[in-house]
Order: sequence, then structure tokens, then C-alpha cells
Amino acid sequence: MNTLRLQLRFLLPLLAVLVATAFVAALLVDRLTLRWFAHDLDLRGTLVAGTLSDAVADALQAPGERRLDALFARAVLDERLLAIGLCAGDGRLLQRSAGFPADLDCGQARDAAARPGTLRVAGGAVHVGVFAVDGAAAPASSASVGPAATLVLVHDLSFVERRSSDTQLKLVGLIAALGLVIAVTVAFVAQRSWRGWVAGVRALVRDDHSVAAGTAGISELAPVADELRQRLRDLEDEHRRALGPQSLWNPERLRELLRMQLRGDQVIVVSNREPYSHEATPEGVVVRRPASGLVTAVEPVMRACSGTWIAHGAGSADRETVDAHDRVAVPPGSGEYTLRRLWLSEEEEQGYYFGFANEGLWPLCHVAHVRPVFRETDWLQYRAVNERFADAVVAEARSEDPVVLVQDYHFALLPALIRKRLPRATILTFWHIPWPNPESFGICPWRREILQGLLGSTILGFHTRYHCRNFIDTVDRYLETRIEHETSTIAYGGAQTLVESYPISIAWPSDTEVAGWPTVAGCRSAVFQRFGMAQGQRLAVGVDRFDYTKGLLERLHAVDRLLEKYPQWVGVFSFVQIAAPTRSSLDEYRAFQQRIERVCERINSRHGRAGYQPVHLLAEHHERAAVTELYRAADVCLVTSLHDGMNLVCKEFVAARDDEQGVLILSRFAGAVGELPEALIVNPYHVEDTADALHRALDMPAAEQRERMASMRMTVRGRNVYRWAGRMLADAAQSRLRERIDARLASHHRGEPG
Ligand code: ADQ
Repeated sequence: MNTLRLQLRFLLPLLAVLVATAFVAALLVDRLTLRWFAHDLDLRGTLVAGTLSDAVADALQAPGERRLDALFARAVLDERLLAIGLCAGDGRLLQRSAGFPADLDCGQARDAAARPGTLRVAGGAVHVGVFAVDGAAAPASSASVGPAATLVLVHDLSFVERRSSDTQLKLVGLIAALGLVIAVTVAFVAQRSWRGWVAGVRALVRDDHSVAAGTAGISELAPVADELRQRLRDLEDEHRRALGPQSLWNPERLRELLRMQLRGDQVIVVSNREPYSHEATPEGVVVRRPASGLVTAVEPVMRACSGTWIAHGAGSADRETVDAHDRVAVPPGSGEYTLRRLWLSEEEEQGYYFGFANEGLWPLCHVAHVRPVFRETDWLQYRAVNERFADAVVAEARSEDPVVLVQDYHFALLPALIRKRLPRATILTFWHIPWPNPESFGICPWRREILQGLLGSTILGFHTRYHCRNFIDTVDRYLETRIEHETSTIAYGGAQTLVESYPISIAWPSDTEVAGWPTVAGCRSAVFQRFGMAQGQRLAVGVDRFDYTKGLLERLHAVDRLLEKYPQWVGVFSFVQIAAPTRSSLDEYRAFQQRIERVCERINSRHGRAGYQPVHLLAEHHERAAVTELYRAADVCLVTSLHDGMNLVCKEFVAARDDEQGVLILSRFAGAVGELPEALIVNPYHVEDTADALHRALDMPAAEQRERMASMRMTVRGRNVYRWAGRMLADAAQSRLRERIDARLASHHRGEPG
């Protein structure tokens, strides 16, 4: 229908133009034919006048009307000659034949003969010729009429008019028919090529090159089609993002799961680090939240299920803030769950925490080329502290079968210890750091005890499948067990352990939280002002504990190399590293911190100048709001761990960028790399590689940043910490259900009432 309308819009003016042309042409033809006929009649008139001239002259010599009458009557027998008249030299009409127009006199005849064309008289259109009678006759129109008599020949021209209107009609008809043929042909061709063109454009938009290539003139539209497709993709992405991941995990869903599937069963968390510590300061007691990925991850679970968290009370004012049972309600102010503090002596802390856990297991599990140290005394303390925590769990348990979440490498022996005393407990152990391959793990003198301890768990979780496989291979190498690879379970000592991957994450910020954040521009100007940076400068940030596994040294080398290799960034680019001091009593950590400080100084003296400091190192713990402000102010976030179980900093950075800007540079040795392939992935050991990635990040167009960031945000939003906890707790619930069914079956076989 549309095509028809479109064609009519083109055809109707075409037809109008054609008809007008036909009329003009007919008019021209009319004039031309008239002139031809007049010329023709003049010739004939000359001939007739020539013939009559002598006879007329004679008749004039011997007057006698009769002779002239007869002469004129004979002459007008010619069908074209209407009448003949004879004018005297003084203009009187001397003689005239029958049919001579009554309204025509000699003067008018002479004027009409002098003008080409027709003369309209009472009888119709006529052509008048005037010819001299004496001497050689010549048409009065071409020679002056002398004082002698003249012959007036009146020719009938009505046949010319008749023919002319006939010709006009035929001409208009012909041109109209021609126009119609042209119009129909054009319409047909246009229809065909329009259809082909439309099909070509459609094919182009569909990216069907085989069809599009066959359409003439379509290739010019290819860039438009590309842009259109790109825009469509953006719209789809936006739409998907607006919808959000299906059935998003959130605190309500987690609470619902705990209520429905664990039916209010008690949940106990055990970790070394407490989620809140109370510190004595000159201003009084203050509450601190430690810089720890574990706390960041487990806290939302505890808030959702109001359980009990058992941890080492390490704050200087911790003892003053607990009740008689060493308990305190946290978070301060809202009191959503209970923190049960356990006190450790200095020797215990030294041996269990700094010694075996952090000088032994930490370097053992991280491939960071720092040698693990295993001391017998540390091991004994480690075992003893694990037993003390087992006591605390049993003391806090309100039933025989609580759900116990054991956190991290400080408690490798705890699962089996709890299992011995609470056989019906569901024990979920999560190992927050990587698990090495069997050869690496084999250097631990107490490898069997550690594996046996962990196999007391109902479920043993790691961040990645790769760590799970390493663990299963290690067990296979050092213990007599039955391994079901199909179900990823290990049967040992009459119990089964499910070894599963649960990638940890963060709590996605709520709308209210986001609404409370300062704008990105606000964050940028605050941070730039703090570090004396000029507007328009570029900022990269690093947020880590001061740990040798985080690749701080390699990151600084990359910054140094960037400024050396791409001098255009000198004076423009600054790097801000905030590093929370950690395990500072260990030589390795102290030496590491000093080394980092020296390297920063060296880079600053090498590339810095008045008013420009390339690296800012802040070796202190920052409040959450300050960390978020830094993430929002940054152009680039650097995560260059040499080995990392997961790494939450990268996910926090992504969550903080609701403006969908900023580039993440992520180490390929961080567990998070599997979930965030849109980051610029680097090998931190390869300084050149990281420096190039930094350069690329600083140069990345806003549209590419948006595309990458939007995609990462969708992943982190969906795979949040509630999903991590929810999946683990759902597996725990299923295992409890199976145990209940098994117990019922067993009692049925024994003939006991169900
Ligand atoms: P961590 O080794 O502690 O965690 P990470 O996951 O990066 O490492 O978490 C660090 C946390 O501390 C983040 O929440 C970060 O914001 C915070 N933080 C770091 N420096 C800070 C500073 N200067 N001031 C304030 N806060 C700071 C371990 C494993 C990881 C794993 C987590 C969770 O090593 O691989 O991701 O547990 O399982």
C-alpha cells in the first residue's frame, strides 16, 4: 500500500507534466501547419491570379460585368478558393464573386494580406491574398499593391482548423498514451528495484552478506547498518541490565532459604578474624571493621540469619565490651547477630596465627615464591587453638546438629574436631585461599593431619574448580579414601565430603546505598585535591592488604615502566596505592613493606618533579566510604595478585562504578579472572605486559569502557555474596535432608518407630 502511495506521488506529477507538454506541442504544431498552409495558399493564389490577370485586364478595358462574373464563377470552382473580388486602385470593390464575405472590404483585405495568418469573417476562418492585375501579377503580401486594380482571393481555411483540432486531439492522445506507457514502465521497474533494495537493506541489517552483496548500491549503506546494529545491541544490553539477572540472590532470598530449607536451624560461623573489633584510643573506645575479604563476604550472611560468630578477640578494648559469656551484639547499633570472642594468649597467637597459618600454610598455598616455614611449636599451638575453637562451637551449639561455617586456613583441623563431638552437625568449610598441587602441598610435614581435619567437613568449598581438583588430587596422593569424581565427593572414615566450588563475591550495593554516594565528579575532585593532582590528570588506584601475594612490587615496576616507555604520561598519570598493614610482626611482611616504600620513593625521584608526584602510597586502613570514593575517582583499578583465591577488590571496584566508566586491570592468577574476562587481563610477573595494559587502559575510549564495565557489573550483580552463601547453604540443606531420610530408613530397618 505504501509503495503504491509512493509511486502515485511520483507518477501523478509526471502525468501532469506530460499532458502540459502535449498541449504546448499541439499549439506549436497548429501554428506551424497554419503557416505552411498560408504559404501554400499564397503560391496557389499567385498561380490563380497570374492565370486570371490578363482576362481581368481585358475585361477592365472593355467593361461588361458579365464577362468578369463568368470568369470569377469558373475560378471559384476550386474547392479551396472561396471567393474572388476585384478592387479598384482607390479601394472600391468593383466586382465580387458569389460567396465573397459581405463584411470584407478592399482595405481590410489588403491589411489581412499584409499579415500572415487567418482572418475571421462571418463565414468562418479565411486566408486572404491580394494580387495586382496589371503587368506581372505578384502577391500583395510580398510586394506593395500599386494604384492599379487588385484581385482579392479569399481561401477557405476552416478545413485547416478542422485538421488542426484533429491533429491536436491525436497529438495529446499520443503523448498521453506515451506518458502512460512510460509511467507504467517506470512504476514496474521502480517497484522491482524498490523491493530488491528493501530486501538488500534488510539483509544488510540482518548481517546477511550473501543477499546484501547482490543488491546494487547497497554497499554504501553498510556503515549505517553497522551503526544501527551497534545501537540495537546497546539497547538490548541496556534492557537486559534494566531487567537484571533472573531470580537475583539477595538477603531476603537467603533468609527465605534459611527459613524454608534449614527451618531456623542454628548457624555458627568460626573465623580467626572478628567482624568488629573494639579499640581503645585516647578519644575512647572505637569500633573497627577489618580490611578482610572474608569479613566482607560472611558478614551479610550473618546479618541475614542472625547466628553466632566465633572469632579471636584481638581488639585492645574487646574484653571491655563483651558480656559475661564473652558475647557482644553486632553490628554496633543494630545488633543483628552475636559475636562470641575467644581469647588467645600471646604464645597461642604467635604459634597458631603468625606461625603455622601465616608463615606455613599461607605461603604454602600461594605460589608467590616465598618459602613456607614449618615449626613443630607452631603446629602444636595450631592444633591446640583449633581444639579451643571446637570447644567454643560445642559450647555455643544449642542443638546436636547446628550448621557450622568454618572459615579459612586457620582452622584446617576444626571440622574433624567438631565432627567428633557433634556427629550430626552440618559442617561447611570454606577455604578462602588457593589450594596448591599435590607436590607443593607435599612439603607440609603435617599434610595428612590437615587433610584428615578438612575431611571432617560435610561440604568443603573453594573459589574455583581448579582449586577443588588440586585438593582432590592431593587427597588421592596422600590418603586412603574413595573418591567419586562424578559427584566430586570423598568418602573417608565413614563420612562423605562434597568438594565444590563456590566463587565468593560482595554484597551488591542497594539503591539507598548508591543514592548516598557522592557523584563520580565529586569523588574525583575530592581525591585529586587530596593528592595535589590537576584537573585532567589520570588516576590509577590499588587497594590491598600489605601482602606479598598481592603483587604490589610488580605493580610499581609496571608504573615505572609505563612512565619510561610512554613518556607522554609523565606529569599526567598518578598512581595511588592504599595498603592496609597486615601481619606486621612477621619479618617477611615488615621487610616487604619497607621494600615497597623504597621503590615508591625511587619512582617518585625518577619521574616526579615540582608539583607532580607519580606514586602516592598510603600504608593505612581506610574506612569503607573512603575506599568507595577512591574507586569512583579512578580511571583504572589495578589488581595484580601473584596468586589469589578470588580477590574482592576488583568486584568492589566494578560495583562502585554505576557510571559504567573505569578500566579494571586484573591478574590472570586471581580466582576472579574466570568471572571477569572483560577486564584487561595481565600476567603481573611480566612487567612489560602490565605497563602496556596500563597504557591501553589510559587510552581506552569511553564507549569501550562502558561496554566492558556494563558487562562486568551484570556478572557481579548476579553472582553476589548471597548467591555464594545461598548455594552453599542450599547444598547443606540437601545433605541434611538426605541424612534425615537415611536415619529414618536405618531406624525402620531396626524396627524402631519413625
Ligand atoms: P584478602 O586476601 O584479604 O582475602 P581480598 O579478597 O582482596 O583479599 O579482600 C580485601 C578486602 O580488604 C577488600 O574488601 C578491600 O576493600 C579491603 N581492603 C584492602 N585494603 C584496604 C585498605 N587499605 N583499607 C580498607 N580496606 C581495605 C582472602 C583471599 C581472597 C578472597 C577473600 C575472600 O586472599 O582471595 O577473595 O579472602 O574469600
